[in-house]
Amino acid sequence: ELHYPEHVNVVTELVDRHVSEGRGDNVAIRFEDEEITYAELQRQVNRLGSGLVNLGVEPGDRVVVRFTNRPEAIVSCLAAQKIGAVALPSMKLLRAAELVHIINNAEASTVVVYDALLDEIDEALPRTDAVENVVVVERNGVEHDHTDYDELTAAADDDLDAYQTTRDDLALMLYTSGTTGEPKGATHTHRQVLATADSYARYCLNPTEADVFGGNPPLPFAYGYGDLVTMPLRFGATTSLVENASPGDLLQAVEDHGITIICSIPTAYNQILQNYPDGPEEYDTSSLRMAISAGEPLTPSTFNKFKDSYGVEIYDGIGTTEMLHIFVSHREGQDIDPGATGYPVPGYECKVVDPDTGDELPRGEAGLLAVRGPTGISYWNRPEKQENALVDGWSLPGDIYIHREDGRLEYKAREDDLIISSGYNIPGPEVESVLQELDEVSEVAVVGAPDEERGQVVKAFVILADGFEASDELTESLQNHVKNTLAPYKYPRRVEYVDELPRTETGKIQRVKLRERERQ
Ligand code: 3SK
Repeated sequence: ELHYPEHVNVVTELVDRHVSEGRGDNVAIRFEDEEITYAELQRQVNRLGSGLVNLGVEPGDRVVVRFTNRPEAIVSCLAAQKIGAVALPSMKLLRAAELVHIINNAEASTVVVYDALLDEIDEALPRTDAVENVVVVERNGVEHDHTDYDELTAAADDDLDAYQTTRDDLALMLYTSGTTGEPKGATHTHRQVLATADSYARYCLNPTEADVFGGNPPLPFAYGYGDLVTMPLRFGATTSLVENASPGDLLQAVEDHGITIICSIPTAYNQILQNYPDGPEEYDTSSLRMAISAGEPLTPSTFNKFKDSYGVEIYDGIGTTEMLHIFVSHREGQDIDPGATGYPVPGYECKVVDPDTGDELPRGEAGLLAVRGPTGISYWNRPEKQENALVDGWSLPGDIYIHREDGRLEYKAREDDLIISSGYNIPGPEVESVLQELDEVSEVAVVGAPDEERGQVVKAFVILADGFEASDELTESLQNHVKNTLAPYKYPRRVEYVDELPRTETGKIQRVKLRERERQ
């Protein structure tokens, strides 16, 4: 079990401690050609924190932080937390209507925003009474009549004592992008933010000061916040930020910043493999020691191809915005079985339960995953959602898993992605994983399509890899590959070739949209 003192402020632990213990010259953030040491990060956090206090921001206030992956995003979250306020990073693609919902639901008093993303805030402001301060980081010459970040911080003090938050005070709020429904604010305390580093990162990644974490998950995505803020800073390591990273940008950052732990999602690893199959010949990726994947299940074929091309293993993990980070994964040094997500992360307990009774199922049987540990579901101001979110203290993320005899947890499908065809239960992702093995397939999503005879049939939406064309022969060969690899009833009776798949901003395939399309 993890223990924290009654009073703890996450910023004391992530920044100030490194400076006071002699690690002030370690590089905390690398962004383009810029290097920000821990001492400099502390100074920037103190100045913005003091500036926010001067504006009247109070402990407990919610501060919306709206940026691309740039250093000021980290500084803004940490400055809010250091003065006892709650950082609320917002995804950059959110439109004014969504921002209005979030600002009103959170009753956010303050917004710190990158000028390139100001438009939607300006459109949202007349539709809310909550916001008292807007601070703009002007880097693109966007004109505005709000408080200027550079002026605010230039006039503020370099010294700032961390507010004496308790371990159970809120530090972070993240609205679930979800695949459906109204966004809900998942809240996280100072203790819980630290716990993600002290459980998952410490035991699964074994980080040291020498590590450089880098990748492209957006910082407002819990996965990105953990891997690119909390985890590197907890260990006095470096985070490498890349704005709007394409696969090439990511590999360039590995070379330029010496990334040792790369974090991304399966689609991006597949794009890297397709665009740079001989990556290490085009970019120097020798600094990499491991890769992390989350957001969507990683297929064994992506794991194997990446290991062959790049010489490192991808550690898959499952996490949720509500749990804040990954709670099932393999640990560094363990024998990775790419057919499974891994073991419960130390500190977490997992069980697989019968969806109807909630009883734990015997090992080897598929059911709903239930999890509990140092982080957990706590929604802001949504009592009706909170009530059903926990069952006897266990969170149910909505995924179907098998708890194997060897202790590993094997992913089957999202609860909604199970296809029931002629009485057979067919996990869509299992079929996706097999189709993904083929060179012809760049990306694929498999859903159930309504069918009079069978109830549902398996339908695959396929994006072809460069150089391949759709044809009946190709469809037949995809179908045969599935029939020869899995139980034949799982083969996709329907195949549609598409140019893109609907995705959330965090990269999750919105299978719900594909299912809706099929129902029309
Ligand atoms: O939502 C997810 O997929 C996720 C994965 C890992 C860590 C955090 C999150 C939210």
